[in-house]
This record gives sequence, structure tokens and C-alpha cells, in this order.
Amino acid sequence: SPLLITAARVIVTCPGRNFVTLKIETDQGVYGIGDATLNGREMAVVAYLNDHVCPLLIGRDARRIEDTWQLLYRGSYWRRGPVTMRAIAAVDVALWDIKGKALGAPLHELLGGRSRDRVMVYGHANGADIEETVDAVGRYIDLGYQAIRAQTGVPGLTNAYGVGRGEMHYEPADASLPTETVWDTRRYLTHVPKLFQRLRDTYGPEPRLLHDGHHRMTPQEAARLGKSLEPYDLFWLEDATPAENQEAFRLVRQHTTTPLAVGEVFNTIWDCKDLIQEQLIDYIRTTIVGAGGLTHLRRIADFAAVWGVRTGCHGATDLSPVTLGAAVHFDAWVPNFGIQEYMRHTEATDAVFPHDYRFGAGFLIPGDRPGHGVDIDEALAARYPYDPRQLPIARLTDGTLWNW
Ligand code: GCO
Ligand code: MG
Repeated sequence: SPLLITAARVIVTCPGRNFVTLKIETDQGVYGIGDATLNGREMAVVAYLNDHVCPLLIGRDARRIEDTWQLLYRGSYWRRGPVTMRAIAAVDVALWDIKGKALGAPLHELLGGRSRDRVMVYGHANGADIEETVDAVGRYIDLGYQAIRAQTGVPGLTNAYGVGRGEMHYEPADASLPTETVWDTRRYLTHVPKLFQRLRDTYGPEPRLLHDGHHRMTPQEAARLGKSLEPYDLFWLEDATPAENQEAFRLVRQHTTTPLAVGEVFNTIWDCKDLIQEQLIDYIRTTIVGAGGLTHLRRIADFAAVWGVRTGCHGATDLSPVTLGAAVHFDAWVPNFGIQEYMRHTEATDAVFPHDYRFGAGFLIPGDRPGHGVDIDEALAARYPYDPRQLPIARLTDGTLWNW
């Protein structure tokens, strides 16, 4: 018998940072939730869902996930893009949640069952200078992490990328109008190898070390950084150069064996198909909320598997516990799993989104609750009204606007 959608509601809450959540209800009392958060541009997705998507859902059979995905993707005519694909992701994840609950199965069972018991995660260590970052990495090692992303301030630059306040809860969207930061790639390129030299000297060869270039280098500069980091055996160098032009990675690839990861800003398989099939990257960073939900991310992952590319889902704090919960199930299943980014949410966020995934010794472990295992406490959510925040911007030392 069908499971008819009776309501679809958007919930905006700010327990420390803004989250947009879609709740879909059915005639049989089963409901599901999906994340639609787009950091710094939240209300665009709220309007897209409320005005254009929710009305389409009422009366549909919640079991028909694929058909609903195609309806929202093809049916809009205007395809792709971060707003559209996040709205689709929210619907998709809510429907997978409903299917799991209706069948009494956790998400990883629906996907094909677990390929592993637990998923390796990496956290962010950052500091204003090299010594601070070295200490921060040590604290992650003490917590059991086996993989750590390291970012450091660069002498002469204020607010270099990745250097936040606070230890475990880095959140760059910090003001209602964008904070201005200053960037100088030349200084960065000479400084970063010193950080990784110090990290290997201090902690030896064992920890997996990662670094994020955050789209700031040209292909030639990225190639140079990749080469200069080779002695330190990075797990990956992320977003070494912008990927709007996928071919840009050919130059980087030809010059360095440092593994490359890209894709947190991608929305569909079309954004990464050349990178994958030409084996220009090692890890694909697309995530559930960013790339149209489980239905589409699974398609990307299967395509990537053909070319030996592994997954490395984005998991910064702007991805809500709903996305993280679904990601842990996806990661437990996906055969070509690489790693999962995991930045801890604040206690207030965790209270608004009760969940059954848990962290232990550097890994996240999926729960056994039906669906993705994450809920929303709506009464608590209502106590945290929307608080407009934007991501920072970056300018070169002469004032030129650059990639943040
Ligand atoms: C990462 C990312 C994030 C982004 C953030 C923007 O690798 O975790 O680069 O920190 O900057 O998700 O909202
Ligand atoms: Mg990144």
C-alpha cells in the first residue's frame, strides 16, 4: 500500500550556527528528515523548497524515491546548482529516512549492507602559527584520531584560511556581512612545507596528514605545493586549484604524486566526470547535502569506483547532523570508501538533532536505528532563531578580490 506524503515543512534553526531541515510526513505517521543547509545562503534554499518543491510533494508516494528525484531534477528544467541540488538532497534524504523507518531497516542495510564496521574520520587542527598547529595536531592524536587536517597562519597575513578561534568547533561564517581576510600565495607556498616538516619530525610517519588549499592557487602554484609536500607523505591535498575547469587538474597531476582531493562545492556528477574518468584526482569530496542526496551521491561513487577514485565526503560543521548521520551509513556501505571529514557540532546542535552515530578512537560508527538515525527536536529548534551569517572573503595584498 502506498505511503502518501501529507506534509513537507522547512525548519530553520540556529543552535550556534544556522541549519535548514526539511521534514516530510506521511499518512501512516512515519516521517523523515533531510538537511538543506547552504552556508551563508540558507534562505535561498528555504524559498526554493517552500515555494517550488514542497507543493509538488503532497500526495506523492513516499516510496518512489528515484521517480521523485527525477521529477525534481529533470522536471524543473533548470538543472544543477547549489540551491536546487540542496533542495533535492533534502527531499531525497528525508525519503530514504522514511523508507528505512517503514521497512524497519537502517540506511546502510537499504544501500546493500555494511562493507566495514566503522568509518575513519579526520578532524581539523589549526593554529595561528606552526607551533600552535603542531600542538593542536597532538591533541587530536590524543583523542585517538588517525587522520588530521593541518592548517596554519602565515606570517604577515591576517586570518589565513582554516585558522579559527576555538579548538573543536571551527566555523568560518562569523558575521552578518563578510569578514575580509588578506591573502598572499607566495608567502603561503614557502611557509606550508615547514609546517609538515615539523609535524613529521614531532609525530613520525604514522598519522595521516591532510591539507586544504581552499581553491587559492593557480594550477602551476598547486603543482609546486604538491611537489614540495611530497617528502611529508600527505593523505591528500584538497582543492589545490579551483575546479570549475576540470582540465586545470591535468597540470597539477602531471607534476606531483601528492594525492589530490576535490569536490565539496560540486553538485552533480557532471562537475567531476572528467576529473574522475581521466584519473586526475584520488578522492572525490562530494557529499550528500551538496550533491542531490544519496540517490545521486551513490551514482557518483559507483562511477568513481570504476576509475579507482575513492570517496572523502565533506563534513564541516555547516553540514548538519542529518547529513553526517546519513553519510556514516553511506560510508559504511560504499565499497570505494576513502575517509570521512568530521568536525564536531556544538552541544546545542547535538541536542537539537538527537542521533545514534557515535565517535570512538578516530572512527564514526553507524547506529542500528531504522532510517538514518537522526531526528530533530522541533520545540528545542524553535528556541534558536535564524541568525544571518556570511562566509568571509579574501583579497590579495593589493586589494584584488580572490577566492576565499
Ligand atoms: C572543508 C571546507 C570547509 C568550508 C566550509 C564552507 O574542507 O571542511 O573547506 O571548511 O570552508 O564548509 O562553508
Ligand atoms: Mg575544503
